[in-house]
Amino acid sequence: MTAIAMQNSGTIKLVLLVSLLASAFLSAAGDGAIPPRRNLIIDTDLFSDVDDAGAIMLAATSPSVRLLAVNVNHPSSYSVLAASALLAHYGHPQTPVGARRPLTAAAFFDSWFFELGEYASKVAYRWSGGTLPWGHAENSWDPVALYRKVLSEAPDQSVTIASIGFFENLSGLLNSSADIYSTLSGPELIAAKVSELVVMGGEYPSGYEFNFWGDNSSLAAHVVNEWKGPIVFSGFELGANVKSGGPLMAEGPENDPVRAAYIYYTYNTSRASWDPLTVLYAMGGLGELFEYGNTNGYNHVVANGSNSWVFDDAIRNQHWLRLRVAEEAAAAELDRLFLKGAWSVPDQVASMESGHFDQHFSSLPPDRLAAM
Ligand SMILES: [Ca+2]
Repeated sequence: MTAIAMQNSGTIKLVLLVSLLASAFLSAAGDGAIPPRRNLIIDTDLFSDVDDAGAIMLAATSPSVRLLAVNVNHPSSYSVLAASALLAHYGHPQTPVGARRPLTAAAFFDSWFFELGEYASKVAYRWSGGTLPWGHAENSWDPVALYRKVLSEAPDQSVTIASIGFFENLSGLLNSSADIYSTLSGPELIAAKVSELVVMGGEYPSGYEFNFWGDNSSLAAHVVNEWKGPIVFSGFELGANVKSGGPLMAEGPENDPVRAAYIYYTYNTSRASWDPLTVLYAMGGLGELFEYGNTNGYNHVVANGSNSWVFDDAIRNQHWLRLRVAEEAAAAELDRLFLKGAWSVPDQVASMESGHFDQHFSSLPPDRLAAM
């Protein structure tokens, strides 16, 4: 290359750079303000599977979400305290936590496979914080009161609810009547405020899945069969073979509670991704990863908790999700977001600045580094 060519090449690069910067600036200015955050409430069991912890981290670290509340639908005090601990760690120490009553001191024991470990009590103790520090589970909100308060304060049609466990809290909301927060009944309040209910539960188009039968199947039937607004279902088949958490366990910050939870629970084995995929949809809609599996009809749950899809051309506000991408690609996206979320916490940034960052990222493959 001659000197003139090099000079021209450099000039062209400079012009390109300036025009790229200008177009980026104009694009940002033309788009106006940052898109509004989506109001989200998570209803989680956070007990017998660790994927709830991953799901909560996704929402708590997403710049596109305003996490209004977390309701816990398992009665273990440890689940309640772990929810508070996670929220505090990821920068939401004031986010209210509700819990069904009566609370118990139950700890998870894997009596199915005898291979999974307990995590909720350990996270609750080691990362104690937020509105419910260790020993203060009884200070949690009544979940129905919390739903009614948060919904009544939210703009109309602005709230997404992600249900990633059992149904006692949502059934209670449906049964609720006027109180100090709102003159509306439960169904009226839902109709006014909730834009979408996203449910991890069931199999599609039909099946028999744990979230519907594992606690109180009649309450699952109550919520699914009586909910009038839009519902999107994430079935057993959606997340069963999407195995995530491996990179978080291998490469996440040592002080990250969700990394620790996955290690306590799986002993360093990637885990099915039912709840993280459900919350990912609740946060961002169909996006690149999801599509609807049906065009019409509704889900029906019977008393034992089994479900079947009833195809009905007149019903258009219920769908079940399918992946648009390979299961490995969905897992890779979750793993990218897990790592991004874990490293977004200021404490981790501080440790990155003190040298841990270089040590950590020098071990990452280039494609993962670029993706962050
Ligand atoms: Ca769950």
